[in-house]
Amino acid sequence: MLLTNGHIATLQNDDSFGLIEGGVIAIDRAHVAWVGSAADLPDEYANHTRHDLEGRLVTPALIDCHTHVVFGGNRAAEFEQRLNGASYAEVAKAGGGIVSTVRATRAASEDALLSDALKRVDAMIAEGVTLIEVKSGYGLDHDTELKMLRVAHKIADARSIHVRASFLGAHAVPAEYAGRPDVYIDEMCIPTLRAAHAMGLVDAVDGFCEGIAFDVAQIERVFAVAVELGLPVKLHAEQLSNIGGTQLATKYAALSADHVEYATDSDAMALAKAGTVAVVLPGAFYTLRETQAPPIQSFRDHGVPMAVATDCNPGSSPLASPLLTMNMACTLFRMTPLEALLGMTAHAATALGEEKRGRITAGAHADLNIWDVAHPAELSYRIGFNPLHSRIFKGSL
Ligand code: DI6
Ligand code: FE
Repeated sequence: MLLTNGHIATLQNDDSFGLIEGGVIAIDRAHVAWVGSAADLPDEYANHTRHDLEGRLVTPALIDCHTHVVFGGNRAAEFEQRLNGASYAEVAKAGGGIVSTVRATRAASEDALLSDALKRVDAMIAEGVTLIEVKSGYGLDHDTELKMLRVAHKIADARSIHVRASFLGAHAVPAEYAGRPDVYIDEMCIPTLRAAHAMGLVDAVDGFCEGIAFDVAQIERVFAVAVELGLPVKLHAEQLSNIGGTQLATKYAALSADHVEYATDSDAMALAKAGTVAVVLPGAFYTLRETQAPPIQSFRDHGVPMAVATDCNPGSSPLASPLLTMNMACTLFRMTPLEALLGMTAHAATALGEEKRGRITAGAHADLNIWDVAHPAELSYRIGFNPLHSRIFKGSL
């Protein structure tokens, strides 16, 4: 297939949108075979079926590299209680918080978890997402963690979307292990990781390194097993405080360190050296009304690739709109529209270890978006407006 008369944002490098006016993309099965100006089109593609884009903008399809879209129930009641004046402790006493999501996720059937997750995934697809990362971490027991991972993979059977699943057993300490986080890691988290890996359910290993979750030594025990199993790691690090998660992540050459509001300049240097992507999550920053923004200028100065993701979850980021997320990255974190788009394409791909996605070049996977806008900055600029015209998934419209 030949896509003709496109306004193509190739994102071939990080310095510009790489715009081509009157551009052509040749697609051979599921890959981009050639991209460039119509005048330069090689003869071998001249007879391919043509599809006229009528001057519309083409970008790589969007990638959401950090989501928790699989979970039971929701936390709207808790949201309402807090806005009516209840304190965090009162909400927790009334059974709210992350433990309520764990309870609902354990109780939900696999079918119910899938159909709930698909509602969120459909919202993402409608805005041009073709690849999502999905985490476990609301089961916190053997059976429910495996159930969540199976549901994550079933999303890719049910919809035109690619899924990468991350094991997040080290997300929180469940009630039955209260006050015994080390026992939880050794007795439940690590054996469940081994079982999930043996079933082929795990693409990467994640953890929540935070005062309210697990410390560096506890996460490191999980990472050691990931290394033994040949799985890449990533980490929720420096979201609410700095306890050394970013340094730990870089020691293990992590794919990404995520949140990173409290990362320092030396953390940024370590990220750059390790080639670890900083994933910023403005939806959580917004929902928690955080005031410390991630050190974007420091990431720029040291050349740290920055990705942007929804963090879609029922507690700290009930956000299923990638376009709003890009807008928030610009408005809340002062990222540029180019950085926001790279953050949901090329750098999100890197954060998932997917080097052949997120840019429009020969050899890349042909997952593309066609938009009814004149310039790519418009994707980050508008709020509550979806200009997606169509999506190309695995080379097909
Ligand atoms: N970061 C967060 O902000 C949460 N999990 C995480 O790793 C919150 C999860 C929740 O409240 O359900
Ligand atoms: Fe998260």
